[in-house]
Amino acid sequence: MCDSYTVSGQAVPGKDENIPFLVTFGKSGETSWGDDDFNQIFFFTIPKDFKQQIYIRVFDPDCGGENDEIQGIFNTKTLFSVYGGKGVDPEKNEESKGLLNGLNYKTGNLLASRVFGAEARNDNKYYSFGPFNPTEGDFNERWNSYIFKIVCEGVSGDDGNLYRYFLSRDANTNLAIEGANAFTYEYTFRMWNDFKSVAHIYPFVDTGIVSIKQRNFDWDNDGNILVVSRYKQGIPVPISNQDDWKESTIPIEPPEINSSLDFQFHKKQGDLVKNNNVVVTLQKVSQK
Ligand SMILES: [Ca+2]
Ligand SMILES: [Ca+2]
Ligand SMILES: [Ca+2]
Ligand SMILES: [Ca+2]
Repeated sequence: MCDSYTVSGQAVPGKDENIPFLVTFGKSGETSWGDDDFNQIFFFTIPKDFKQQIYIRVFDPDCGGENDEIQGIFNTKTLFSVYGGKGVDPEKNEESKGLLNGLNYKTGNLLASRVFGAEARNDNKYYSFGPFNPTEGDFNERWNSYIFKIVCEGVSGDDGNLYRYFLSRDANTNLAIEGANAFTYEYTFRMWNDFKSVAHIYPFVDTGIVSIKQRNFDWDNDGNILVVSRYKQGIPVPISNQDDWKESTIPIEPPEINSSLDFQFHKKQGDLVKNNNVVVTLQKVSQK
């Protein structure tokens, strides 16, 4: 079983996903605000033949000022930590995925970390972790790549920290690394506050995948989630409402192998569901 999906390139959210921000709430928040576990884990892969130093850049790491979701007053502290070395590779270490609450997802060697509160100098701008040498990552033979992991945790407070990532070969600008990718097992993100924007997640269907199990949390009954592919013209999946999970299994047809499915998130028309934060997991199921 292999249950991640690849987002396009090094920007998270990916540029084709049309998702404005990732979101992680402080752990005193309520799950009905759209974050089920107050942490988020992303992985970055660096091709073995890339020899320069890398940076993991976080846009708006603070929780205050622009972009963030206030509850009462801004009083949230968010810990970002970067891991490399043995224990990071989720194909070798199930705990690293962070899918099962209670397991230790902070596996690997801690390379860098920082706590952010409400701080103007890190508001609405990038903070760069690094430099890291690619070989500080955990090597995965199948992908011929080094893997890094960044964990975001809402360690105190109750506000929503909105942020984005970019894996860069420069500390001060976003310069892509050819062949590098980002992926996660559980994606917690914010929808745009309008009716017309459609968000997308594109899981790639490898040979041997027979179905995809989707789970969504706290969608607030906000319109439709549709699956579009070479074979499917918009299959609706069961949607969650408030503070609950809905799941279903989507069978894969032969024409869909070696292509990406397009999970589309269409907001309902009429009354705007504001600041809709949602969690999505997509688990690829292989033939035994
Ligand atoms: Ca901010
Ligand atoms: Ca607060
Ligand atoms: Ca923020
Ligand atoms: Ca929500």
